[in-house]
Amino acid sequence: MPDPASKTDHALTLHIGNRTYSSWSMRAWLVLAASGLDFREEMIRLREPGFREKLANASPGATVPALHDGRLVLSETLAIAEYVAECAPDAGLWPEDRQDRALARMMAVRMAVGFKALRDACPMNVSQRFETRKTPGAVLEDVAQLEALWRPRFMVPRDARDGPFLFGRFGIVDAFFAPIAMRFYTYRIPVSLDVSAYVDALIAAPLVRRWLEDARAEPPRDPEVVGDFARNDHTPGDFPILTHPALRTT
Ligand SMILES: N[C@@H](CCC(=O)N[C@@H](CS)C(=O)NCC(=O)O)C(=O)O
Repeated sequence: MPDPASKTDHALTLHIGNRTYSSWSMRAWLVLAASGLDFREEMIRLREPGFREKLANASPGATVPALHDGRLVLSETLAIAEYVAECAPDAGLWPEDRQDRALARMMAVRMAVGFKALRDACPMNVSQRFETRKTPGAVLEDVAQLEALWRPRFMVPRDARDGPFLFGRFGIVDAFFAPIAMRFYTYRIPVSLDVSAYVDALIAAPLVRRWLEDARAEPPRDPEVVGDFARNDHTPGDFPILTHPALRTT
């Protein structure tokens, strides 16, 4: 039986939220884009009138992202990522080595369920760079845990040609951490030198850059709708991240 996802007639549709704000949409989009599979996007602009009904219609979890493949509808980014990895077995979305793959999965799960202080205090807004503020202790603890998770990957000998990501080339685990790199930039959160090259590599990854450029091209938000976002952190900005030095070499 032919694999439905291997067709090129947009069998796959990914429902996403606003690129500027929706970190989970970013993760799923990066995975799909890295898979090489053909897919179509549908955007649900969060907080706009009627968005809740649209979310409920598009997604079993009433959240974005949601992936549709025929009758299959998936919410939960990790499940989407696993499905995409199965549909594109040659894309190398998980590391080839079994133990590396187990490690990468563990890291993705930690991202899916953890680092709540950082996520709550620093909602993603890729259009902004805020003035330095005092970073709450619980956020710094999350940052330290992320660094401790990543650090051993950069202590193992590796061939420079493998790539700058956690397991060499860009994969699901890196897609999961890309919104963290966005937050480090937006909220000016300092990272240790030994993992800062990884954060830069995430910011400079070609697919991340595409997401950021598409986010910048999104139609401007209605000021009333912006005002409806509970936190000031959702104010729209000028995308200074696109002038990040790491992007100059790519
Ligand atoms: N556990 C879900 C989380 C998805 C999620 O929270 N998505 C946010 C956008 S980033 C959302 O849809 N929020 C609905 C809302 O803002 O009402 C996943 O992994 O996909």
